[in-house]
Amino acid sequence: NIFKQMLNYLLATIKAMPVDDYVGFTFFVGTMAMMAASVFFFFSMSLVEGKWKTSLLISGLITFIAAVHYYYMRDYWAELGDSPTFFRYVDWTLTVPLMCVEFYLILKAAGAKTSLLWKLIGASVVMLVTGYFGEAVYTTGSSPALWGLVSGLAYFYIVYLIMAGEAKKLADKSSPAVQKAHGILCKFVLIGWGIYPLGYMIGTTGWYDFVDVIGLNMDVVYNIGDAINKIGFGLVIYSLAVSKD
Ligand SMILES: *C/C=C(C)/C=C/C=C(C)/C=C/C1=C(C)CCCC1(C)C
Repeated sequence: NIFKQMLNYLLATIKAMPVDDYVGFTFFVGTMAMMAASVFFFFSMSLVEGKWKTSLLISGLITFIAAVHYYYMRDYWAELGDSPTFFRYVDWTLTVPLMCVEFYLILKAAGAKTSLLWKLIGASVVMLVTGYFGEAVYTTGSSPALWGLVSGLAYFYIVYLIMAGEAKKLADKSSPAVQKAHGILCKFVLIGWGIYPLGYMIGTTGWYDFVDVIGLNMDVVYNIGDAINKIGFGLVIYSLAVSKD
């Protein structure tokens, strides 16, 4: 299908780039893209109705926090030629909860409670802390696979909450525009966030090492995931905010 074709094209383009360090290049492009997206989201705040301003502010904060981390990660990679795992996880621990806030904000009009927000944030923190353990702390034997599994369970709990549980029920009671935005955000979480476990499988050792045959660097996979998800999420919020709803 079209997405597969686009992804293949993107990967081929990255690999064929006339730079000797294509990983470093994706950190550089990532920094620029996140910066540009932040400017766009911050400026858009003045164009939308009051009730959407906070959502756009959060969109801008997500890409802005990422831009700052990318700036440092680009440096780290350039200096040491090593994965900036710590910066990466600090970035995610700040931005993923903010993405949960986006769900909460668009469902607030339908009666979303802060308890739902805390469930989403709690699950994302479990997902990220256990992922960090497997990637940076307990890195030998079957530990990465085990921590990755726990992380995956927390991830599927998030998917459950938004696609079938509490958040989905609230979305069903929402306006058509919010329903549509919620549906697209769900797809980002299901498909877009699904890119990260692939990076994890490439970067750690375990029974899943066959994933390595793609021949991609773990950081490139994470960088592609971040660009799609952080900027994509913001654009969904933006189009909801400018829709007549
Ligand atoms: C902007 C950053 C985002 C949206 C990061 C999302 C990260 C994940 C969904 C990570 C998930 C992981 C698993 C589901 C299992 C393996 C370990 C992780 C942390 C890579």
